[in-house]
Amino acid sequence: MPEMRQSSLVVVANRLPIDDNQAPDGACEWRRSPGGLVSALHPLLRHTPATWVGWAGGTGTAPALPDVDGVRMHTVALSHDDLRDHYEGFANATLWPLYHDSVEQPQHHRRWWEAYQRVNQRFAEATSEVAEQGAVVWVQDYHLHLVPGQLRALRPDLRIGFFLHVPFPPPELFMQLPRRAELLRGMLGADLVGFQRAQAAHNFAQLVTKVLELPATDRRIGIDDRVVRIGAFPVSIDTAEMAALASRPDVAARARRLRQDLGDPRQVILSVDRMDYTKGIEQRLKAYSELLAGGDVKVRDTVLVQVAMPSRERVGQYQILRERIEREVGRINGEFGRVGEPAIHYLTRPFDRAELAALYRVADVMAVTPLRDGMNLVAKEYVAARVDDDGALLLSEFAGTAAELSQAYLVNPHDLEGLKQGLRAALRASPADVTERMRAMRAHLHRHDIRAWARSYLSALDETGTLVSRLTST
Ligand code: ADQ
Repeated sequence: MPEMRQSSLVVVANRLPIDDNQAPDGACEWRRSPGGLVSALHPLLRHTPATWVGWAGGTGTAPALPDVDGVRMHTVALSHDDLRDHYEGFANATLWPLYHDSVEQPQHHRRWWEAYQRVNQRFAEATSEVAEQGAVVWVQDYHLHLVPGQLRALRPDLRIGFFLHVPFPPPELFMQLPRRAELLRGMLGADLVGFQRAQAAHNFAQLVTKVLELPATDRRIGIDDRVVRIGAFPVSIDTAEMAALASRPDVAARARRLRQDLGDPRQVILSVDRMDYTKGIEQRLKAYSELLAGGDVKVRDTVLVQVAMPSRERVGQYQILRERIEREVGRINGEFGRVGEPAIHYLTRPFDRAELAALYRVADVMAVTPLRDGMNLVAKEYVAARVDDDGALLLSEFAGTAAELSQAYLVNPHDLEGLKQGLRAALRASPADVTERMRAMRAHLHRHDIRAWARSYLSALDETGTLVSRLTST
């Protein structure tokens, strides 16, 4: 057997940062997927012998993958049962709804918990094999809560970080989890636990005190003979890359053509969501339908473009959601549309980055109204794409982004009247007001981009500063 190559930096995430693409000749090729985390870490990973541990998609034996842009890909295999019980079950039908205010009912099954432990252990073992002595390991998200603890048991020499991309709920909700103590202990295997918002770190500290009876503040927790640090590190996007894309002449031309194709309306409202019950799509459609019914918005004047990319399609709650949304879009178009003039342009396909940038440039109002969201990168992408300082961002108070982009038109998506009022205000805002708000938000994102996020997290994790000096030297 060839000797396992080891790295001084290991990123561990449920998915590897690659997609398999069908080449024109039908052959299968692996390509770097356009994810924010990959862009954030890429400058660092390139200059360090780094490995990414994750699942490549599919079930059965793990494919051996080539390095991608100099980063080693270490695959973890998942069986059909693992996928059903760990990914679709415990991660996405227990933790995901619970962490998002239980807007859908979380489900609890003992079989799911067994799979969660088993799959986390497999990730911990795979990581242990590829991490060199004293390496820095960065574990991502709610699929892998137990990995820090399991990895510490295997490899106490490692420096371990954990970052949660989704909200971390208040004690009233988290306490419902039958295996709450194990989950908390798993996270505390890390040296640094990072969240999107300070409130989440506060919730975590409260829970650790309550459930594990450990001494905890919002910054530090004592466990065994160690101190675990906790804190907020709001994730961001590659602001410069999105701005450069949106400035390209072909993207501007595509945006102009899109506007024509939409019938040259006076105003375009855009929403781009993963099809998920946390994103508030149904509430938004209801508000829009009432604005149409009340005559506040007229179909020829204004169009709504709703991009809703299906995800987790084998999870029952997601199938039901899709049916409900499609029925409602059909109803609204049937009632308010005209021949060649639908009230809502509804699109479910994936867009490439340039098309997405063109859509952002066309949108006079970008409606991002999740019921709860760890951050929401779409809102940040829209702001980064508005190199013309134009465009109104309608943003839910319950998106992590709202803590940073306070100049957006903020709304409570649970309040139908408030949502309608917010949409009306954004549609009728004066150009001067829109520009002033957009400028302030753009200035914020310019300073707080994804590299700043990775740098601030890793400098807190890696106290010796070796990794970060490499990052900043690039
Ligand atoms: P998500 O819930 O997936 O992320 P979000 O942050 O909005 O939500 O990211 C979605 C990404 O998918 C964006 O980059 C967007 O451009 C892209 N996307 C959406 N529809 C698309 C389409 N049709 N075609 C192509 N791309 C599309 C989770 C958490 C968030 C947190 C992020 C990052 O739920 O709260 O912000 O992780 O930490």
